[in-house]
Amino acid sequence: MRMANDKMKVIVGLGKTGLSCARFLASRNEKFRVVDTRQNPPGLQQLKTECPEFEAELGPFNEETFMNAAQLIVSPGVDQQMPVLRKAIDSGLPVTGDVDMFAREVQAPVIAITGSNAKSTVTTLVGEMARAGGLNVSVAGNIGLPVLDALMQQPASLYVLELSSFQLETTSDLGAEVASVLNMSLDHMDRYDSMQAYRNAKHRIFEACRQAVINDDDPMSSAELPEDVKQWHFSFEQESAEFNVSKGFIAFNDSPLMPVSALRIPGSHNVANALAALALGHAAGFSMSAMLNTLRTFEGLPHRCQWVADREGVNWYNDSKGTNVGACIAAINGLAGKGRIILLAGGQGKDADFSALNDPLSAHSKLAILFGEDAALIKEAIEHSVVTLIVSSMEEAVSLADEKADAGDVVLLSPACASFDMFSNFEERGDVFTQCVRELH
Ligand code: UMA
Ligand code: ADP
Repeated sequence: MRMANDKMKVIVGLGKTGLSCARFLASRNEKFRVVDTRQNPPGLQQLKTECPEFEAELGPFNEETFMNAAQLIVSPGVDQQMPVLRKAIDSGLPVTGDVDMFAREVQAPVIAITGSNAKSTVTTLVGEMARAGGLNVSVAGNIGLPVLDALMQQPASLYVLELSSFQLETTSDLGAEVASVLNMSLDHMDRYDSMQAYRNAKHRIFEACRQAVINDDDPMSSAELPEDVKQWHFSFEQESAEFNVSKGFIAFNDSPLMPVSALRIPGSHNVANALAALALGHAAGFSMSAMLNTLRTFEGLPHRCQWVADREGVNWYNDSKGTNVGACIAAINGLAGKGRIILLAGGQGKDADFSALNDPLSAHSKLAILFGEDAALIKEAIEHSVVTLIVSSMEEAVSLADEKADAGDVVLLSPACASFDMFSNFEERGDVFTQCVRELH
């Protein structure tokens, strides 16, 4: 039996985050234990090499380990509502996460970005803008590099962080220089009881922030903030916001900055992303000319409305990162100006409500080709708005789209679902799609 003075911090989950937390604690000579429900979690070999002195418990979570912990450091992918965890947390055990630990240590300013969609695009853009302005910037968080790993690298003069609702659940008083909830639409309803619970998690990003960037087109983005928090507003639809679109130009305080047509990233949703990045960069004091130069050259990230091919007048786009209904709607509406859309969608629906696809589909699409675990569910929700066909593979989806498309149409892979039923991740799904398009005769 362990004694009280044996109490250690317990890292829950040994993926990228858990490994970074272990490295961080080891660098401070703190003892810790790691637990993971998998027998061979992804970070185990690396941890054995880097910090051989640690205890690990693999397999089903053990209540006693949690109850005897000094603190729980919970990975974002681990749901705090799991009964065994909930019991420990409800008993008063302190809980934290990697972003919380980062926030307590970081000395440089932080730009913190969340939202249901567009996080990676805007985070990357802001990072590129900072670099173009000569800043020593580190881009980290949900986008891939765990924040504590970023902190332990060469010190940066600015951190641009993409944060998920899962990471924000364990974060208090982040204290960002600038924070934003870019947009909100239903996602992760397999983890949250309600939209309100999901929104509450996202809005923790504003805690103790000095400035906030608000999307005036999305009421769920705005927050009640203390008066001394400076607010910057952007809007694609309303000219009253400081960063807006006016007469075909991206504008700031009524002054045109650059023509919308000079943006390389496709679709109207990406104009909103450009406005958000400008507002965030401006709040953080970036050079306007460096930001505009970045907007003129940034081509977007792979798998986000990425143009793949023009085959006999049919344009093919890979939006495999469109993993929820809101993203799929943005992609359909965003590309609608380019032609009638044949949508390729499906996968794991995460308990989403697909009926929200009806309006954009009836306005802009000619066919929906569905695949994956929730194909029948999606069909049921949308079939009165658009012709729907179910297929069993990406190859079949691409070849059917090719058969049905006419010159001037757009074929858009924007699945509105997670990929894990058919692929290892959204990147593989997008790569398979692209490969299938390239192999069409
Ligand atoms: N685990 C358990 N029990 C559980 C669940 C998970 O033991 O019930 C273990 C797994 O066995 C695994 C470990 O926890 O060993 C995985 O931890 P994790 O799921 O928190 O993933 P990490 O590897 O730490 O990656 C996380 C983010 N993953 C999630 O939030 C699911 C990564 O975002 C992020 O890039 C990384 O931290 C660095 O910050 C990915 C993601 O899918 C891209 N994010 C979601 C999204 O964008 O929608 C939120
Ligand atoms: P995230 O990191 O939040 O998933 P990404 O930048 O990777 O965001 O984009 C994911 C998907 O979100 C894109 O593939 C696109 O379908 C959709 N999207 C991009 N910009 C917007 C926007 N401004 N509003 C809604 N959806 C968007």
